Amino acid sequence: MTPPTTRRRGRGLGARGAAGLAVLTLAATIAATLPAQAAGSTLQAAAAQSGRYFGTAIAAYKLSDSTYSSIANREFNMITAENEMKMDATEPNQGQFNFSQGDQILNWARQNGKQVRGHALAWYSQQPSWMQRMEGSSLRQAMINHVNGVASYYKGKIYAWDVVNEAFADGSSGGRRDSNLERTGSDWIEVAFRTARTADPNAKLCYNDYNIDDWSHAKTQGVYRMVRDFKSRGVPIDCVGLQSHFNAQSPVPSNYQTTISSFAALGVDVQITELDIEGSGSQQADNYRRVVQACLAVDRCTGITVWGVRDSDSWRSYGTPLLFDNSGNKKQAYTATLDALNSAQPTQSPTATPTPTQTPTEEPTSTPTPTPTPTSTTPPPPGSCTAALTVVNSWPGGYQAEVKITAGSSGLNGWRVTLPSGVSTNNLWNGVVSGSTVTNAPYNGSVAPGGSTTFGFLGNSTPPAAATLSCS
Ligand code: 9MR
Repeated sequence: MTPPTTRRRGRGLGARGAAGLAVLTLAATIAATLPAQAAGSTLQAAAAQSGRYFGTAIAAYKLSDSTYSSIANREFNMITAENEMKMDATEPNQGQFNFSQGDQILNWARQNGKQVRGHALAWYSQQPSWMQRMEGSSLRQAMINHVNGVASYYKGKIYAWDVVNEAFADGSSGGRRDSNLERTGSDWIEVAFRTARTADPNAKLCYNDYNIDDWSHAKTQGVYRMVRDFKSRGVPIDCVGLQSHFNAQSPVPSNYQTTISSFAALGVDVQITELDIEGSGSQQADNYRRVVQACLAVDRCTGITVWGVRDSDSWRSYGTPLLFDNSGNKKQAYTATLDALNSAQPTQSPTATPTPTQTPTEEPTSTPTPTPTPTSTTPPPPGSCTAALTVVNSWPGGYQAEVKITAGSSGLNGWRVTLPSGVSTNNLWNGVVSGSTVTNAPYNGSVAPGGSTTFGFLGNSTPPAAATLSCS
């Protein structure tokens, strides 16, 4: 791609027309030696080249430490309050809100031209003790009041809220975590999102969790199904936060980019919200590089936040998981991160770049869009339908496939597709599977003549070749 600087130089000389050959030659030499893109010398500058932000978690009581605050100010343009906007901090007594510490962070961020991620409106943990004792409809109402109280107070000042944090269970269930909030009814999450949208229509609303980085994990799939369901029913969700706390037991997964791109394909932004990677030296640096590269490879991965400034600031400082050492020196992981950010192609549209001082004024991006009526420019195929399988993602030991069903000239009122032999799945969406037969879901059986619909599934083995399947 032609660098903008080169283009500007070229245009200026060309307009003069009468410039001498020597000048033109000099200009050509300068253009040829200019780097494709000037390298950003800080994390925020490097990330901004592709329209992304680079953030950190901040603890209010550390802002008076000048080493801490000067690194934070220099390197980061998105700030998360590490604890100060949580439920226990902001509503210590029922109905009595306290924003003093949250405001300290918000004001520091805004005075220094930074944006803020809000963390977190509703969570099973770090509830004030009065809330921990509640159950049932009074807890439901208290949760709604809390979300409304905090999101309304910060209205217009928050780039994105972690509306609900860590609501899914670890392990193989793929289901929700038990908590007093969950026991109020599993619709508590969507109620929290709807409440937040009403309170602050311009903040992006995220679901945030840990251990949802590996695409093959049941927990990741559970969150994926919830987001897909929310999008299909118009529940206001704009983003998924992958906390991305990595160590030897929970390494950067080989399918991390698949996870990011799969969430993004649902029509939400993906933000890496609490990145830290235990380790040291080149091994740690390689892992940071992989995370940054995976984010940069997906347009809707809009930014990365690390969970603290120096190793000594980390909630798990023993694992030295951050980008600066205890004295504030840049680590190898810092350089790897900076270099990876600087090698990004400018893929994001400029409007995706968060302007530090801007108060969000745009309409929410997540107004539910109606499912488009299938249209086709090619004539309907003969017979009742055709079905084409494509593999959209694969990783060692698994794959994600999509099957597109196209109706013939009579249209469809219900469809049935046979999967290729050897393909089986117990994780399928937009259809109902029984053995190797997939039939329509209640909402996508009706397809206009020449129109199409799709279903998708996960398989655990080598992906099949792209194929035309039997469809009736
Ligand atoms: O870093 C936070 C630490 O200071 C708190 O003691 C802890 C209490 O739960 O929360 C830490 O932050 C967590 C974040 O809010 C949610 N994801 C996991 C983070 C690390 O534990």
